[in-house]
Amino acid sequence: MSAGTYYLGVNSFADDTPYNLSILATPTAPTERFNSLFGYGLVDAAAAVAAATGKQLLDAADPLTSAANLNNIGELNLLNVAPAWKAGYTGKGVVVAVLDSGVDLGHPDLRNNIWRNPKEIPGDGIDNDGNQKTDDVNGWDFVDNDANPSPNLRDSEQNHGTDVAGIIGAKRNGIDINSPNNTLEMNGVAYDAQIMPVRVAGFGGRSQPDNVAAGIRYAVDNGANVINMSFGGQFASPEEREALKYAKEKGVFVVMAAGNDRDKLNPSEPNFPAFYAFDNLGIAVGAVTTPGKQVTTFSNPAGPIPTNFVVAPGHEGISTVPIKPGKGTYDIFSGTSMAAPYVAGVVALMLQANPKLTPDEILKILTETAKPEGITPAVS
Ligand SMILES: [Ca+2]
Ligand SMILES: [Ca+2]
Ligand SMILES: [Ca+2]
Ligand SMILES: [Ca+2]
Repeated sequence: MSAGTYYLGVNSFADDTPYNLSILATPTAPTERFNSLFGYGLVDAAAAVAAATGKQLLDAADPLTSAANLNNIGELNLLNVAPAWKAGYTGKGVVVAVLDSGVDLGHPDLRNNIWRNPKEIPGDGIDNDGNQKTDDVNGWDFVDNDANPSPNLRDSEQNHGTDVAGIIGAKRNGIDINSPNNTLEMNGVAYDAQIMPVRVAGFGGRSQPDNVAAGIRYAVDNGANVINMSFGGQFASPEEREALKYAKEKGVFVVMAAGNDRDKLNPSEPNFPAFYAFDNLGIAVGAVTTPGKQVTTFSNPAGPIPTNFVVAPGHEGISTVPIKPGKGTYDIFSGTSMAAPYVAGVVALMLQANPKLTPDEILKILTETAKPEGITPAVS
């Protein structure tokens, strides 16, 4: 049987002889390349983009140097993005929805990459495009049910969505991260992609399954090509799973954080919704350190059964956070929440290179081009 979730129904039919019923599920032998901790390994942006185009155009694989003036150069080089950028793939024309705690629409490193609903007139109180959302010019807030998907400063995880958005698509614009005396900037993996902010997590950082399902459907119906979901927990959600199926049917690829519970709960698999990677409904992403490629102590493992699981940088990386008006701000975070958007950014590069890729083709390329070499378990 192929990997997936199965349901068995047993009903009494006739007779009254007592008996015991046993059901046994034995995983088939893992493929040699698959590791139960880090799955297929570290995502390789250049190899993934090359596979997306079907051409060997990325042989000039020089890593970024200090001349690029990038603060997040370590993460970008770990992902091998330089050859993809050099070949002209920067996410242009690709829309990546960030289902999260909201995105700072005015951050100087993000504001020119925020998605704009072309069919909606702002502030006229009319749902011009008839999508049941009034004045949704930059996405939607499913927590407060309003047209402003900015973070709420009451939220305990107010930084989260803006950080995720920056990893995907902070602009290549020369904006200094520290002061006018310093020329280091941070750039997203897909620095010309558009970010569609969809707020699904509110006060306390919790995302509600019905908000998530509605957020997925909104993103799909309004032009997203990729959806990033950097959240999760222990409980399955049929609504989320149905929405993920809808995304796949409509050709939208979903990237999900594996979870940060390994050093607390010792899970054997990714959290939900990343667990649905088992059903080929997206990819689960664990976190490694930069530059050491150690699997972080918190990162949920891939599990013993081969599934769509890769790793990306998710340890003490810099990105954008909400600002005081007119002032760009950055901070450093760790988590599989940070690893997932690196992969979402790579998918944006792939889709610019080949917009016709289906979700199944993207899964195949990401897992086949990921590199297990040099990844080590963290010693905690
Ligand atoms: Ca509308
Ligand atoms: Ca309107
Ligand atoms: Ca709002
Ligand atoms: Ca920048």
